[in-house]
Amino acid sequence: MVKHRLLFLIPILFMVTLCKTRDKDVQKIEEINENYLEETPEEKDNRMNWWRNSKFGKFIHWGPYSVLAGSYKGEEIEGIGEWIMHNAPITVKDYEKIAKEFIPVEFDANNWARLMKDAGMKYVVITSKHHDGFALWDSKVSNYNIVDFTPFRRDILKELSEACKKQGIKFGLYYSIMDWHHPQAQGNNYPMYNPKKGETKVNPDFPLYYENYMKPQLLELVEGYDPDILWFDGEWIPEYTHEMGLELYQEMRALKPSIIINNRVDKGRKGMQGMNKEDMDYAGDFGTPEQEILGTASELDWESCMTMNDTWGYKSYDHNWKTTEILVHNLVDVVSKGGNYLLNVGPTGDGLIPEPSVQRLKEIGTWLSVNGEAIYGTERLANHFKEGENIRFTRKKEGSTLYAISLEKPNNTFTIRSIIPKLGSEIFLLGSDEALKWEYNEKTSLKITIPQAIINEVNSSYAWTFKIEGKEKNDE
Ligand code: FHN
Repeated sequence: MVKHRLLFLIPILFMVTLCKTRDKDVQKIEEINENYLEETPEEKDNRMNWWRNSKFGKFIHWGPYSVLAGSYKGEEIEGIGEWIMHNAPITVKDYEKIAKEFIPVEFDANNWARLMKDAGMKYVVITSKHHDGFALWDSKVSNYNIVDFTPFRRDILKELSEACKKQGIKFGLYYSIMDWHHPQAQGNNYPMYNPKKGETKVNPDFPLYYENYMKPQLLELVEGYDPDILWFDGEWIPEYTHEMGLELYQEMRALKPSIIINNRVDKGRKGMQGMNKEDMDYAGDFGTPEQEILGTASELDWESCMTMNDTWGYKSYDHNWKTTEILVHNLVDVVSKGGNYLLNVGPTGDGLIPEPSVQRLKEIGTWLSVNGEAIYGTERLANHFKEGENIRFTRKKEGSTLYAISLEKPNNTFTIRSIIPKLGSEIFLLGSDEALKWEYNEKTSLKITIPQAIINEVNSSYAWTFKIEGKEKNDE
């Protein structure tokens, strides 16, 4: 712990120095006397509260790779769309030519924000800069950005952040620590990304990129676009260290103390499972399972990020879309285990959201318009996140309201064993105002009777929510 405290001093001194050597228009951080790695549980609860209540957000992967749409020189390229610069025989110079063709004339930030709102998404995280190094904002640090480098000349992040504010959607920025374009990051060793088996080379200039490029870009992002979330990625490269992670976390929090930062700002992540190793303290406010959901409930903050098909960045021929039923079941499963669900959309190079994504977002929004009270602002049960394979539970944070969400259409009787209903209370199926008949005893547990007319009236799809006053059984 002592080492920890000493580490804390480095960024403070550095941050004050950094500000003093910057040009005049940068916000001066006069004094930092806060160790953000040691905030109290109450302080963290207050900061995380809106995020924990939100439960459902949109991930957006968008950049020059969207123009290629998974193909290069007429050949379909294996792998996720946003990795095409790595997976195809594309040099940095070749990719710069593609970046100049990133002219998303169909982009309509207000339309995107309305679609998120209608889908019931409470926050968005967009790739401000992915591994390809291309910036979707008017960066003063580098001209390799949408305003200076392309004829489009519009600041995508500015337009989207303003549109999200209008819709009351919190704004998050993804930023890749790994950078295949910058010569001091990986650019000049770009081919090292196809290292011979077991070979790893470390770019000795990375600390220069980290100090003189990455941090100034993050400074302009936090000051210029006021994000509520910083979603780091690409932290696995050998050049990036735990010390850098601790320092970066402190400096970003010092810039905006209320900001929420994922665990990929540091080196603690256990691969795609996403939660931190327990071997030491790592920076970051929430774990980031990727393309998977924790097997059981967690008391830690976590967010599962997933694609709707098989790619984050747009691929014209990836038609392997998950059904809306699967997407709703994923959301319910994640929330019952205490997590958030960050569902990805990969817009086209023109700036359109693929129609299958639009359709699914609208269908999820319709389901949430009826069942949202069982999702937003809820918390997991202490002992049961599920019963059998097809019932998930959530609860209101205050009072005795519990929700039993059936992942399959209920018959005319529905049995729940994990809940003790309050005597004399009413039970409803969300979507209907008619109280349902129910009986309870120790042996048969809770048995609810649902008239066919109500099942027809609710006319739900994907999942059915019973609202119950009571408490969970204490058995494990
Ligand atoms: O390499 C990236 C990938 O392109 C994508 O951005 C995902 C989304 O979380 N993260 C990394 C893979 O773990």
